[in-house]
Amino acid sequence: LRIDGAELRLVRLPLLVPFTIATGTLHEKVFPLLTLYSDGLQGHAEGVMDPLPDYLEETVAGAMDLTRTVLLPQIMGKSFDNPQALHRLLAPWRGNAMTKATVEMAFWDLWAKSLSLPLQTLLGGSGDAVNVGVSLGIMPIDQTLARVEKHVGEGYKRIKLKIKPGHDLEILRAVRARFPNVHLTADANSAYTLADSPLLARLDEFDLDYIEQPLAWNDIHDHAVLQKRLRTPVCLDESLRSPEDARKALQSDAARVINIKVGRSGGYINSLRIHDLAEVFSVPVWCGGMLESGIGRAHNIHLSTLSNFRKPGDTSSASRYFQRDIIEQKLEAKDGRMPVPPGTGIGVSLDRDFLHHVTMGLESFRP
Ligand code: OSB
Ligand code: MG
Repeated sequence: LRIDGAELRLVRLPLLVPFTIATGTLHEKVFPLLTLYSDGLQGHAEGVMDPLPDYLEETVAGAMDLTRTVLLPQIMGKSFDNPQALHRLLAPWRGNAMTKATVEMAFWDLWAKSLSLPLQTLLGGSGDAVNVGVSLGIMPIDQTLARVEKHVGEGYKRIKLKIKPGHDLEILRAVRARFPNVHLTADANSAYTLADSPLLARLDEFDLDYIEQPLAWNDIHDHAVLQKRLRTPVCLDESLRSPEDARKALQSDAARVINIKVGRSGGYINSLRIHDLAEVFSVPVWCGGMLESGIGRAHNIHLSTLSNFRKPGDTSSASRYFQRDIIEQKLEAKDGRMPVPPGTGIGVSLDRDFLHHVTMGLESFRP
């Protein structure tokens, strides 16, 4: 497969409702969108880094620069038999997992299309729909309860609430009291420290499926210490940026559940290793989200069809996030199940007319 062209865009999509997590509020989704070309075929992927380094260190500006000045020149005009060949070339670059993942993911889409196969088949997945839940940003209790009621009614299989110090016990108590049987989880996005162990232990009474990333974004050790003090399983998100991170977390019992995000993990090859390693430890995984457009969502859905994705993912209906998506297909869940877009590759195509209106910059690359 020879890479004979690429398009790198900066896209801005307004969010229907602002999304607040412990580190701040997102009003719009700004992201790099990459298309790789080969022999008339197109492979697409989007970067999941934020404009500011508040979730992890990568930024949109840094990703755009590394992609245009290093990664695309490195692969342009070259041939790769499979994703592993491309992965090997990019692996020596330190960090920048989300930026490298974007290039690798676009290549996987292209490769799957060249083989006339759905991406899920090449990843080792199967099935035509996946279980999904919703992730609710931080908002007042009454609004949270109304949202939970709506989404439980729609059939979503799990409700995840964002928490932070001062917005934790009360909101979880209120939701648990009203919805005694719902699968409930909490995501702290690194807002606590081990000094908060007594408070975090009080969350045990709410029967959470797990608590996601309570401690520092770059920590594994303290999460293992915390797990000994909790009945609630600890789930890691931010801390797992590679298969080696996952191995350390699994062997030290710092993660009884793992959130896999392809971008954060540095691509599919790394994500598959994390998936398999977790399975060996009998640890279930689920597919996280980063408020992606339809391109990133389609990727997430294909990955979620692998066997150890045993808990509902975050890829809920696109209509919850955007007035209009940049793909031609609609990615909508029904009864808590998100259909796998049929067809080859990721199974979705760009709505280029609309994309034109939300593109803030476009760069083309030729060998
Ligand atoms: O921690 O999982 C997270 C969104 C932005 C940054 C981090 C996270 C999230 C979400 C939203 O939880 C998941 C989604 O609905 O796409
Ligand atoms: Mg998270």
